[in-house]
Amino acid sequence: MIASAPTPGVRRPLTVAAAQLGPIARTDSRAATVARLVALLREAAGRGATLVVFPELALTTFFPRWYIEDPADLDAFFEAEMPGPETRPLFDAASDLGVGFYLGYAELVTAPDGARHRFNTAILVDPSGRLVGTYRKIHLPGHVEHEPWRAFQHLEKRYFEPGNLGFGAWRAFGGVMGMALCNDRRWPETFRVLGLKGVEMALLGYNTPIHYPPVPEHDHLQGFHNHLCMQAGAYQNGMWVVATAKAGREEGCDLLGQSCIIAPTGEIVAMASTVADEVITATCDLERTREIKDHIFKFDLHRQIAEYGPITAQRGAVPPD
Ligand code: CDV
Repeated sequence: MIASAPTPGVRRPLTVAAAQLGPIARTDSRAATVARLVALLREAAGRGATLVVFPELALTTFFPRWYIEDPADLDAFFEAEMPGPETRPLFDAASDLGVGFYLGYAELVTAPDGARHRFNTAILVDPSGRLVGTYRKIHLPGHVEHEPWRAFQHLEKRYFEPGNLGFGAWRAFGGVMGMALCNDRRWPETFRVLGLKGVEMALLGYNTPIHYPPVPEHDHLQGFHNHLCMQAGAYQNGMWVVATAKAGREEGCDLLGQSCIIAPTGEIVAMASTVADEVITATCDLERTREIKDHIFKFDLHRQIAEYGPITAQRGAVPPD
């Protein structure tokens, strides 16, 4: 007998939108960018979405592509409060429309002792405007020092500290929500930890340059790898994935689009067709996570945790002598 077969007729539909952004110029004001976000939010709400996922670092250009020496220039890309005066219109529009959202941005935290901490952050806000949760990017890609040989820099390891909040899971939008950011999607550990926390829908924003300076032979595979890791993560953990790009030619750097919504089976059910501002939507039945979570990847029945020690005990590979 299959004790845990989905109950016929039970549905938990959630209409979500991935609100892809085209390029943001270095000189674009916050007000102009927030106005674009609000326009996308309205379009998504008009299509019935109650949750809208924006990209990583959605309020500015992708500034880690530059080596920035003046701290004041760097500060200009960060938010010291959320919402602040310039981002308040997004929160107001969302609560007026009854829509929640995921937003990626650069977060500046000043500790009580005056120390300043910078994170690559995403927040989840519910349809009443309440902050549901905060996630700080754990897998920071790139490098710390200026590497002039690159066509452009990727200085996330210089400008951000690794996230210190872990991978969270929150009950919201009628299900269990999780968050991740960009490079996190390439790591199976991200999705597995979210899966172990019972996440039914993972929300993720990304900025992915098509040119990868250390291994340019792989540039033509960026689109393939983008979907490969997220489709695998969705399937292996029985969760929906809503992934939103910042796309198009931004300050001379081509960013991958392909924003998508992925079912727990690993199938892509909606995908952006441009590299500009674009809304895609899908109605996701959260109950469908059980097709995977209760069967082929029924963790409590099939996982062999005694064999997984190296995953947390060591960082690098240790081949035999
Ligand atoms: N913003 C990112 O995390 N970008 C990385 C690039 C550098 C590989 C990504 O995983 O898409």
